[in-house]
Amino acid sequence: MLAQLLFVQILRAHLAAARRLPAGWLRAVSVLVNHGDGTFAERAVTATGATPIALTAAEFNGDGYPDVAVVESRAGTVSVLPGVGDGTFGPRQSQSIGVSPKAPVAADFDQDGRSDLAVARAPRYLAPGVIAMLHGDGKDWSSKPMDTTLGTHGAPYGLVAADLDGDGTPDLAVAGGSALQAAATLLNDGEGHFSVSTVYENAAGGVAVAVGDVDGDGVPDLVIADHGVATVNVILGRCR
Ligand SMILES: [Ca+2]
Ligand SMILES: [Ca+2]
Ligand SMILES: [Ca+2]
Repeated sequence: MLAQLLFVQILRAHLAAARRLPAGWLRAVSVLVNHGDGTFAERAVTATGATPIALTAAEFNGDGYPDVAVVESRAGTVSVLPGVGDGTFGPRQSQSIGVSPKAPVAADFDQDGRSDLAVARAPRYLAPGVIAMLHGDGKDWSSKPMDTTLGTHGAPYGLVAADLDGDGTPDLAVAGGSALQAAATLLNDGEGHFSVSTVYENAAGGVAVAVGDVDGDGVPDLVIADHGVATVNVILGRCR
């Protein structure tokens, strides 16, 4: 439903062909409203922090309108833009999340009925990657992020949420994390605290991850795009 209502494109992608950068173009998202026939109209451009590179849409504040969370790479922040129902947003709330955030995922990780955010980030060269979890109470995003260290050096890239162990709470799978790490799974204790469960290694390392029931056994599986080579890995979830 969110995908039908909103197609949000980061203006940064437009800059590939631009010789001179218009002021503010690295600090904005645009919303393209679906006409219902496969065409889109640009509806609104909204300011963000410096260098927005990834986003996710979810209902964060409970008003019934889809909201958007944007990670801002240069600023080291995540901003939540509350949707007002017409393709525009109310004032954004920004929270420092740490150096080099990359991939945001929304789910109710702590099971309080409100959507939270998990963000994969790479603190610094040769340092372990981190998954930062931000508790959302619907309005306030000022709580300190809870970090889970991935345990190996390197950059995590893609991030997805799914109930990987069947206990009813959303877990995480992250692509990358080191040169030899295709992906890792992190299990949720039900209160939004994560621990690394399984690490899947290969020579290329992973750059993106998707989750779905590939073999139809009712257990979520992982599909991982390898880094720098034209291959994907399918990791079948074990029957429970
Ligand atoms: Ca909302
Ligand atoms: Ca929550
Ligand atoms: Ca779970």
